[in-house]
Amino acid sequence: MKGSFITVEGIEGVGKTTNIDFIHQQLLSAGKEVVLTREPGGTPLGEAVRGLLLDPAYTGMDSTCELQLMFAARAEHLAKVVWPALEQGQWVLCDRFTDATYAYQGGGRGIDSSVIAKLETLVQGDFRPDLTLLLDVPVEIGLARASERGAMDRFEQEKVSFFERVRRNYLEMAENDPGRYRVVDASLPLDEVQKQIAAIL
Ligand code: T5A
Repeated sequence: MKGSFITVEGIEGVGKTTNIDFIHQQLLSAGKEVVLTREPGGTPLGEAVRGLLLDPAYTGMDSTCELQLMFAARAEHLAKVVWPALEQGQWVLCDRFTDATYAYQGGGRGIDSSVIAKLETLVQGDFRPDLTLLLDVPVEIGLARASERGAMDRFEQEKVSFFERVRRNYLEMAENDPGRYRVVDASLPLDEVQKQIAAIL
């Protein structure tokens, strides 16, 4: 594909939304055409699925139901938004992607990674991000930042131990694939975080 696919990952409240705006501006300044998108979501169908996934009314949702909804939204997102943009030479900047599935449904919920890998192959073949920025903070800092925003979604209501497993899983993936991942210390003040990101970009 002609464009580049950049994903941003991390636990809740790590600063993805805040820093994606910064990354977007950096890429625009470098003259790139950028599509800004997110998962779950990014299409009308995907946003509807996101509503189901985040709604606290579905607390206790079966884990494999959750897993399949993530990939259902992803299939639509890839077909309708991500792949067409990359084919046209645009850059795609995505708030979370399949690494979040390994971290949350794998690390968090305990679904075997081989099961996730099968769905990954079905939905995306060997397509992977060109660069993944993992914003990392200790769980207590991320949850404190997220809780300041008010009402908590279905994932944010999980226990601290859930997010510890998610964070560990992310860090393991980054360690195992240093060619694709860059880990950013997102516990620092925002200007320091953005200096690290700018250097990576
Ligand atoms: N999910 C998703 C799965 O389980 N599997 C999957 O496959 C996928 C794709 C999606 C949920 O779905 C799950 C994971 C998620 O639980 P989401 O909205 O994408 O939800 O993710 P959230 O993590 O909930 O997003 P948040 O908006 O909570 O967190 P952000 O975007 O990381 O944080 P942000 O930028 O809103 O910042 C939070 C607060 O911290 C401040 C900001 O100003 C803001 O107030 N802040 C800082 N403060 C001090 N110093 C810094 N350096 C700061 N950076 C930000």
